[in-house]
Amino acid sequence: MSRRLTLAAAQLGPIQRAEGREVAVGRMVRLMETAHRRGAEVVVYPELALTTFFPRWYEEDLAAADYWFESAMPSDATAPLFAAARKFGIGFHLGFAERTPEGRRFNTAIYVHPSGEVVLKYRKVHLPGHAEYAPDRRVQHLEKRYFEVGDLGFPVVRAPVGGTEVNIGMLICNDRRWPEAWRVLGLQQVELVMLGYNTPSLNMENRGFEAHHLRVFHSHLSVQAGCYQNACFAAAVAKAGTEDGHELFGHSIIVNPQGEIMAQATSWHDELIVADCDLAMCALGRSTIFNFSAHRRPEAYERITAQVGSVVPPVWSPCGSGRDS
Ligand code: ING
Repeated sequence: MSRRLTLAAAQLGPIQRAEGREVAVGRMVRLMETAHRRGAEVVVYPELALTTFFPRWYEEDLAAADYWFESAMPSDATAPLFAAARKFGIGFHLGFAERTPEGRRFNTAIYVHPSGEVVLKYRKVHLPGHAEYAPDRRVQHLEKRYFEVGDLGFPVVRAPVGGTEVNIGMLICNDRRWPEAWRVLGLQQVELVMLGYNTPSLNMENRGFEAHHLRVFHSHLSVQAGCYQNACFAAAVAKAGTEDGHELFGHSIIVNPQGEIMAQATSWHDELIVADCDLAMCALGRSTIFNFSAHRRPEAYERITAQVGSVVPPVWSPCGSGRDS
């Protein structure tokens, strides 16, 4: 029996440092209204969707950075989004900076049922960038300063999404570049990965040259490979455009379990893309080429969890040279 889901990716244009949450929430409500008109049953918003990408700004005093964090979800500022979800019967994914009652800080994403109940929470595991001010960088990327490494693993849950039940999981931005993250979701039979990102369109490090078009290529390559190799759908949703002079690329996409891009944003502004997903497509990959129980060999993968960094390999030398071959 085919299970179909009309999925929307709601790309956001830039949010300037001086703009309050109500600006972003208002734009997200308008995107949800459009999603409703287009028959979408679930909407995926970007990473850190309520504020500018603040890890580009250095704050000596972390308490001064608390302005960027949510200590309640929903709050007065985000309540309109929860109200719209109830009104339209649409579930949504939201990325935001979370500050727990104990004062811990995470780069977080939640999936919210139309009722307003939080169905799933994920905290970003792969934090790129650095923790201290880096004078050599054109732009700072201080996620290691502002966030702890996520402590919830990579959870998957089967939940009511739209008119059916879906195995949902989440990744956040840099996570998409790490195949291990996708595989942990795949090993829990994930069917839909909801993923927001804020990715600079230019390489912010002064080391080495990376052609600009490769920034988008690497993002799409990571998501398409993740979907193909784990037989799942994904919505990879950008916050895009120029924030206080700093450019983030858009090119949000919805990808199917064959790794095909079903829909792609073509602007760097607020833009909704929608795709009709036949979740039965997940079964093909999972029962053939990526039938994990038939084909995986964990006994050969020990390095993947035993090592953090890579090691120098042994050096080969010709037979009879008296050295190890
Ligand atoms: N942003 C970027 C990302 O992984 C980055 C950081 C860009 C790392 C390009 C490496 C190369 O898309 C976030 N927020 O993780």
